[in-house]
Parts: sequence; C-alpha cells; structure tokens
Amino acid sequence: MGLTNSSIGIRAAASELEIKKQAVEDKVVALAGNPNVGKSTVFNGLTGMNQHTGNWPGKTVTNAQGYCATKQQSYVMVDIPGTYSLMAHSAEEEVARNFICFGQPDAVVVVCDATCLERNLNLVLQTLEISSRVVVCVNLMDEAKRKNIKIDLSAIAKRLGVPVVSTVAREKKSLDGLMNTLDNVVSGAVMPTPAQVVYPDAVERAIAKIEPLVRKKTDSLASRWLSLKLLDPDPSLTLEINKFLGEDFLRSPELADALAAAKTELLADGIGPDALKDLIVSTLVSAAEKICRGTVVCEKAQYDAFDRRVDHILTSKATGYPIMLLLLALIFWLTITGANYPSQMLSGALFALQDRLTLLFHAWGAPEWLHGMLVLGVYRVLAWVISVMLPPMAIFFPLFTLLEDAGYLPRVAYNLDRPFKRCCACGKQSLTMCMVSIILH
Ligand SMILES: Nc1nc2c(ncn2[C@@H]2O[C@H](COP(=O)(O)OP(=O)(O)OP(=O)(O)O)[C@@H](O)[C@H]2O)c(=O)[nH]1
Ligand SMILES: [Mg+2]
Repeated sequence: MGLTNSSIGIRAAASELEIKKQAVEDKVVALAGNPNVGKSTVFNGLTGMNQHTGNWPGKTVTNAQGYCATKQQSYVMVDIPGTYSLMAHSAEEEVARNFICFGQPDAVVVVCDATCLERNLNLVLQTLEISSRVVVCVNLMDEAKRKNIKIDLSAIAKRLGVPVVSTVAREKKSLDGLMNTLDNVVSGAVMPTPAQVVYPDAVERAIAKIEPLVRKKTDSLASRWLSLKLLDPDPSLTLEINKFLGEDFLRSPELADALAAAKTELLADGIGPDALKDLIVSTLVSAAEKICRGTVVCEKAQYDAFDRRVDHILTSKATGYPIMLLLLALIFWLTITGANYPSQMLSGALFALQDRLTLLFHAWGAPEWLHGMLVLGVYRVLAWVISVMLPPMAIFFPLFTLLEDAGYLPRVAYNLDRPFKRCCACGKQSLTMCMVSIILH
C-alpha cells in the first residue's frame, strides 16, 4: 500500500503530472481503464514500482509515472485513476480524462476487465474518438476463465480496429505480449484504424456542421470528438480545452454561429441538452453491445447467477445496510475492544522492561538526565505508541484485507455512495474513512 500525502492529500486529485522523460526518445503511454481492472497492477508489473493496489475501486486518485523498456523502445508509463467514461463525474475522473485528452501520450493502453468486457468497451470507444494509438488490454483473463467466459480477441480487434491483447497482470510474464504490441503501435509497424461510433442522424448532422470549423481552429485535438463535446458542453472540459488551446476558441464568431445553428437544429429535432447526453451514452452502450455480440460468450448462461444473488443480498436496501452495519460494527468492536487485551499485555511487558532499564541505569551510575532522556523519554514514548497502536492495527488490517479479498469492500462503497454523495463525497471514500478512523482511534 502506498498511501502518501501526494496520493491522498487535499490537492492530490487536482495536481498535474509533469512527465519526466529519461531520454528524449522515451514514449509516453497512459494506462487508462475503468476502476479496479488492474491498471496499477499492470503498471507495477512493468515498471517495478509499488503503486497502491487493492480490490476496491478508486485507489489511484492521481497520475503516477514509472519507466520500463523493451529491446526496441523505452517508455514512461503513466498510471491514471480509473474512470468509467470521459464524461468525468469526480475529481479523479477529471484527472484521468485530462491526461487522456490533453496529456498527448504517444499511446493509450485501455485496461479492461475480461469478466465484464462490454461495460469496459464504453471507455474504449470514447478513447478511440480521441486517439488512434490505442491498445486494448483485456486483463483478469484468469477470472474470465474461471467463469467460463470465452473471448474472441482477434474478432474484437477487427471490430474495434485496434490491437487487443490478453493479460493476467498478476503474472508478469503475461505482460510481454502487451509490450510487443505497444512496440509495434508506437513504432508505426502497426497502424490502428479505430472504429468510429456513428451517432443518430440528427447528431451526425450537427457534428458535420461544426467539424470543418473546429478542424480549422486546431489540429492537435480530434476534431470530431471536440465537435461532439461542444454540442454537449461540460464546463470543466471546456475550461481544459481553452487551457490546452491557449484561447477561448468559442469566441470565434464563425464557430459560435455554427454551433448555435447546430444546437437550434438539434432542438428542432426534439434533442435538448439532456436528450443529447442520453443519446450519446445509449449509442456508446449499443455499440459496445454490438462488438461483444458473438465475440464474448459465457458458456454457462447463468455463470454469474450465484454472484448476482450474493450481490443482491449485500447491496439491497433491506439486507445490504443491516449486513454492512453489523459487519463493520463487528470489525470495529473486535479492533477496539479486542485490542485492549494485547494492549494491556504489551504495555505490562514493556513497562516492566522500563523498570529493569531504570535499575540497570542506576546500577551503572548513569547521570539522571541520561536516564530521564533515554528511559523516561524515548523508551517510554515508544512503549506507549507500540502498546496502543500496534494491537488495533494488527487486528484491523488483516480483517479489512479479508473483506477486500472476498470482494466486499466495493459493495460497501456502493451502499454508501448515495449518503456520501449528499455530503459532496462519494462511496469509495468510506473505505479510506474506515482506515483513518482506526488510525485516529
Ligand atoms: N485474479 C486477478 N486479479 C488481478 C489481476 N490484475 C489485477 N488483479 C487484482 O485486481 C485488484 C485491482 O487491481 P488494481 O491494480 O489496484 O486496479 P486499478 O485498476 O489500478 O484500480 P483503481 O486504481 O482503483 O482504478 C487487485 O486486488 C489486484 O491484485 C489479474 O489479472 N487477475
Ligand atoms: Mg490503480
């Protein structure tokens, strides 16, 4: 675990990453993907670093960089926070979106969860709208195998128009294929031709109206994607676009007029701002569905029936909350009350040793100030800290890890998302709060 001030501090998500290449020919690669799909595990496997990993979403909240090299090429890998889409809803999703959209990486690896590939393709399709140098890394293949899910990777690659590789990120050897493919993409030996999502006619007409003007204004951002974003404005994204381009490019009267005309036409077709958002999302969802049709096969149609039943019990209103409260209360009780016994034993033993040390110092004829400083100062404080802090941590963290391995923590995050949202936070922060409350206790 690598919880540092830079990764959890108040400015963590907002901080921008300065890419530090070791050599000018280094290629910058973004590791993007949905939360909890193994991006940091891939990153650690490739770079030998120790980014925070764990079985719940939202561990990585800021970008991190590391280095790796193949025989052909050296890379700066950038581990970015998980995001379900490029329409960012939280600070860390903004960090991810900003790096993919404006970080100008030489390639983007979109790490996907093989057990729910269709849902993950939503982000893949959005990334393809921005960059053509994309490699799709279908991770957690061992889990897919366990669930009897068969994936025809080459058929998916054909439909997406970009290379698709499979990995089991916990096994470093399986990352070789990813790096070979990455070599081919960044060297130009493989030229991806990304599939383009086709939106309903009215939206396509609106894009066509403004895209030529957008293209005239900038060639560093994908004009089709940018046109779509102008039709469906997101204030934080508009701000980033202006920052990137160094101008408020909507001030161009020609573009502003064309945009107003396109929006009026959309409205005439009955497509207001909310309907446009829905249309974009539903088009992406059905495109992902089409790609997975026939290429992702679950041999057991009800392969996840048991998981779903357990999920329902753990996350439904009637049973989810009582179970969660009981479990968390039990863990806190075990940690707080249970720790009293080892705490007492430890403090008894450590303070008995303090008396011995005092006798020893007196027998040596050590001056009182030395005894006061070393025994009554340094040793006593250490003894207090160890006997108070060690037992609760030794109980809490293994129990928390047990819940994590069982996959229960994402359910806690899900259950608490709604109440946390009311306080302008999100459910996954509850997990950090649990850890912090034990540390503070
Ligand atoms: N079985 C299996 N587990 C994996 C694999 N790759 C990663 N994991 C596990 O999946 C969990 C999530 O991995 P992370 O690397 O933390 O995921 P992430 O995408 O960085 O997550 P966020 O930063 O929260 O978005 C961890 O418990 C990993 O050990 C894999 O190929 N197979
Ligand atoms: Mg991560």
